[in-house]
Order: sequence, then structure tokens, then C-alpha cells
Amino acid sequence: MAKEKVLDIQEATICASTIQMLEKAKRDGVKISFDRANDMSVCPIGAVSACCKNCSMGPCRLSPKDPYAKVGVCGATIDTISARNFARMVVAGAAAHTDHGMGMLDCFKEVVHGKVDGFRIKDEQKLKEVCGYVDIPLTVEVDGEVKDRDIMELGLELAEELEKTYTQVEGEIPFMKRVPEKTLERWRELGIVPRGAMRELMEMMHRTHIGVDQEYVNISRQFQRAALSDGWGGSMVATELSDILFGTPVPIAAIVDMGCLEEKSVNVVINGHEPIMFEAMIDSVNDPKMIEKAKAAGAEGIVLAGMCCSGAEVLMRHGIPHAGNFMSTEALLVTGAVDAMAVDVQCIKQGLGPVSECYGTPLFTTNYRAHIEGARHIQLDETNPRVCVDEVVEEAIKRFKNRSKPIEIPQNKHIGIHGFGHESINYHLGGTYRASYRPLNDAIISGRIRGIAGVVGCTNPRVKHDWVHTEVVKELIKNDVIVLMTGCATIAAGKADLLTPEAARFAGPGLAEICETVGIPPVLSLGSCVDNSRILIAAAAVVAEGGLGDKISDLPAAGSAPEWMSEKAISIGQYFVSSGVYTVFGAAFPATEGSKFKEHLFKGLEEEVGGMWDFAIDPYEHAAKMIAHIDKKREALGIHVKQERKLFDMADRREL
Ligand code: SF4
Ligand code: MSK
Repeated sequence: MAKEKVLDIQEATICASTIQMLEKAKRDGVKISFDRANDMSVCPIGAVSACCKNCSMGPCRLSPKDPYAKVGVCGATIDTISARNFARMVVAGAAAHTDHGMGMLDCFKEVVHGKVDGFRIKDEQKLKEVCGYVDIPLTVEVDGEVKDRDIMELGLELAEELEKTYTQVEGEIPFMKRVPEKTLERWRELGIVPRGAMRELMEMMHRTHIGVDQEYVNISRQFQRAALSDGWGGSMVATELSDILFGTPVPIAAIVDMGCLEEKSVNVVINGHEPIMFEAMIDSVNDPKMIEKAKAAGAEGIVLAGMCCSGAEVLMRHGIPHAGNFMSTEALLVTGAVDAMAVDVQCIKQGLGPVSECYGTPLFTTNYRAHIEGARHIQLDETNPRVCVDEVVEEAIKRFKNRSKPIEIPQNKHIGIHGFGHESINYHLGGTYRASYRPLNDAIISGRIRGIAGVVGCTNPRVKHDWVHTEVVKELIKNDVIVLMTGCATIAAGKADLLTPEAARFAGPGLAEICETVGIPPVLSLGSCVDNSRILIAAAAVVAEGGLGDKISDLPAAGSAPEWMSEKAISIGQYFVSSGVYTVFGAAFPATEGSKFKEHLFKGLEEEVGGMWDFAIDPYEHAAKMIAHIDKKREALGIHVKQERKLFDMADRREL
């Protein structure tokens, strides 16, 4: 029998809490995904996407070292095989975001039809703004008098309009109206404007079936269309409807890391992606009757914490503590302090099942789309969500009362500022007097801010957990690049104390000066992975403000996912690239070196859409590539010549 490799815990992660829990897990004889990754080497053929299993004449495996030496049984070349595989990753990722968005739309429809107990339209202003983006009139003329339209009526019309994002079969999805004109023009020329997500995803699956589309450039056109139906479609609808229903985030101080759990309280943890269950859970744990029950069981109270993107979403919307990102989800259970974990969809490791069993933590699935063997399913009914979440809390209280395992909670907590987005960037950098992107654009033009980076994505045990994110971000801000973050990446930055205004001390002089003047961190936390649409909206606003070109691809900006692992990340990367953003991935890249398809992703796409892919595992090389691209764009805009630096005087400060 092959001998198991011993995991070098210090090399696996820089997260102190995860290290402590990995050591405890080792003592307890419990294995988590760090151990499994250590024990299982990656398949060298699959890693570079040189295999195909699209029919039963295969699976066909080509050589990563000599990719043109062979073709598949049907004759498919390496370019067809990897383009099809890549396309299917985009489809799976886009489908996840799109189905999430559709779930939000279903909930929104129930609310505007008055069928939901517990949710209501919380942000009427945002509802009106979104109606404005899709040309829904806000007023109506009655007997010669102009009147505001009823909010519920606006909501009904908006729901109907946004449904086209998914179901429309011809035309352009509604949020194409938010894309900068020149960018949209180019998409129209290329024929990649999404008609409706379901149609794009279905067509892509058809075209990747054996014997259909066997030309990698043509395949890439359709996967771009599918990815755009996610970024400017499914994801954007999810974000906007979540804001309308649960409130548009404003910057808020909140805690990340495992120290948010409390030994003497009932700890309830939510993991997944959709905000509906979490929002209902917030009501439940704050219900005086529930708190009374917890106290009667001997607890001081109830602590609610999030993980992964579910956590990131309520962290920035309500300041609910976040216990850790994707690679810390099993580790958190090792504390023994989690009295219940409830999950919905996406990025929920099946490994949570056995680990929760070891520590006697009840694990609940709540969405019919995602059951887990061994977990108890309580279906959440969005018209009456309290039934499900109250039961989870009651079970957590029971488990607290009967806790039988020793508890060890890492005492690490980090406070940071979360909840930035288009609206708050506008406000913070523009001011109430003149909310606009002008000061941000001017700061970029003057060179105080060298450029904008979006650093997003998962964590992955194939690289040192949290370390790559942290180092990439530090390099960027040191070079005056302001960083916008979402998803699990944000939590890594939070644990490294990069989400505080004080982190300006790590920034270059220009960026530090802006941060100190405005009082913002150099790294802005924008929410969950569907909230990458907030970065697209900000990029479109920077273009609209003027002075930095007329397309997203003109901006001195770059994207990055240094520790990505999910298919959603590939869809996100692709919609960034197709929107015109140079995007660097770390960890691994699913295309074969020396293939025409990889060359197309890394070079050809730049000519088509202005953005392209790149890859670097090493964080310093990763950041250097992004900075070099930002400089290339500055040069093209003619803003690369260093303007003489003057310190801000009072007039400048007032302006900001
Ligand atoms: Fe092999 Fe072609 Fe079948 Fe793929 S589709 S498994 S390359 S025969
Ligand atoms: S949860 S997609 S691991 S960011 Fe969105 Fe984190 Fe990546 Fe899942």
C-alpha cells in the first residue's frame, strides 16, 4: 500500500486559525481537504485540459508535452478538446451564477406579489435606479398630472424585464444598456452579445457535443457570449435584486476569522451563496424567544457567523462576522464549537459531512438543488423561510446543551471595513456635495492612483492558502494600484488586516495620500462572487466619467484570481476578459502549453475584445504582470508621464 505523505501544515496555509485547527485535526485523527490534496497528486493530462470524455469512443488522452502528436478517436485536435473543455467550465460556472440570480428573481417576484412573509423591498431608491437602467418609467401621467408610480407596480415591471436575462431567445439581455457603447459595439460586431442566458448555455452545450463545433475560435465566441450572460446578466441581476430586497451595502466595520465564535454561546454557521436563507437566519437568531431558549439551555446568547460567499454577502451588508473562506470551512468544524451548520448552494465540500459527524455538529442542507449524503435536509420555503431556519437554530440550541466534545476556538479576530460598491465608491470618492467618479478618474490621470485591480476568487489547497492573495494585494497597493476584492479572496485580505484605512501604510505614496484624505482602505471589500458584477459596474462608471478612454479595455485596470478553483471562477475570468480586462489566474490553468487555443486565450482575444488571459503562480510575478499591463494602458492613454507630485492642499482635500 502506498504510504501517505505527511502534510506540512506550516506550508499549507498562512491562516493562523486554520493552522491551529489542522494541528488539532491531526491530534483528533481527522482528515480535511488539505490532507486529501497532499495525498492526491493532480493528473498531469487533465490539469492542462488535454483529455476528452465527451463520448464513449474515449476518453482520449493527448500528450501535454507534445500536444499535436495525436488526435482523439474522432479526430478532435488538442485545440478542439481544450476549447470544448474550457467552454463547458464557463457554462457550468455561468449556470451556477445564473441559477442563483434566477432564485433571487423568484424570491423578488414572490415579494412584489405580496406572497412572502418576512421579506419586503428594503431599498426603494435602488429599485428606482435599476428601473432607470432598463428604461422603465418612474412616473405616470394621470389627468394631466405627473405622479410617481407605485413601488410594487415598478417591482412587477422590473421582474418581468429582468426575467428576459434568462428566458429571452432573441435580442439583447436588459443590462446590455449599462455596457459602455464602444465595448457593446465591438461585441455586436463579433456576434457575442447575449440573447438570454438559457439560450447561450444550451447552445454552448450543444456545440461542445461530439461532432459539432470543432474550430476553437468559433467555440470561443460562444463561450464568451455565455460568460457575458453571467457577468452582465445572471450575476448582475442577483446583485441588484439582493440590494433591492436586503439593502444596498454601505461601508461597515466587521470581524473576520474563527475568533468570532464564542465558547459560551450557541454558534450557528451559514455556508454557501444565496442570501435568502441567511437573511431569514438573522431574524431567527435575533428573535427574543429564540434568545430566551438559548439562555434557558445555559448559553450566553446566539452567535451567527458566515463562511465563503454567503458570509461575504452579509458581512458587507449587515456586518455579520465571517469565520473563514473556502479552505477553512472544514477546519472551523474542528473547533467543536459549531452547534449547527446550514448550507445552501455552491462551494460546499462534501467533506463537511464526515467532519461534522466527528465533532457532533448537525449539518443541514436547505436548498432542493443541493443535498449532501449524511446531512439532514430541511427545505427552505422562501414564502415562509422562518420555518426552516428556526428549526436549524432549535437544533443548534439542543446540540449546545448536549455538547460532548472539547472546544478549542482560535482566538484570532480582525476588524476591517466591508461593503463598498458602485454607490459607495461614488459617494466616498466624490462626496455628498458631488457624488461622482470624477475625483477617482482625476486621481488615476494624475498618477496618484496608478490603476485599478480586481482581485477575486477562491482558495485552493494546491497553493499556500491565503498567502498568494495577500502577497499579490500587498504588491499592488505598494505600487499605487487600488484593489477591489470579492469572494474568498477578500477574507484572506481581511485576515491580513488589509481592509482597514490604516493599511494605507502598506500603500505607495499616491494611493496612501488618497486613502488618508478620503478615509478609505487601499483594498475595498465588495462582497461575494456574484458581486463581481459590482466591479463591472464600477469599470463602466469610470469609462462614462471620461478622460480614460471610451472602452473598458482602455482603462489602466487588471483582474486576478490567484487561488481560484471553481468553474465559476473561469466564467468570471472570461466575462472580465471579454469585457476588456487583462486577467491573470494563479494555481493552475486549464489549457495546454504550445497549443493554438492557449495562444488564442492569452493573445488572440486581446485583438478581439481588448482583454486577455494570463497566468502566474508566483504572487510577485503575478502582480508584476498586472502592473506592467496597467502601465501599458497608461502609456496608450498618454498619462504615463509622471506629473510633478504636489501634496494635497486644502482645495484638493475639499474637492475630494
Ligand atoms: Fe475522444 Fe472525440 Fe470522443 Fe472526445 S469526442 S472522447 S476526442 S472520440
Ligand atoms: S465561495 S466560488 S470558493 S470565491 Fe463564492 Fe469562494 Fe470561489 Fe466559492
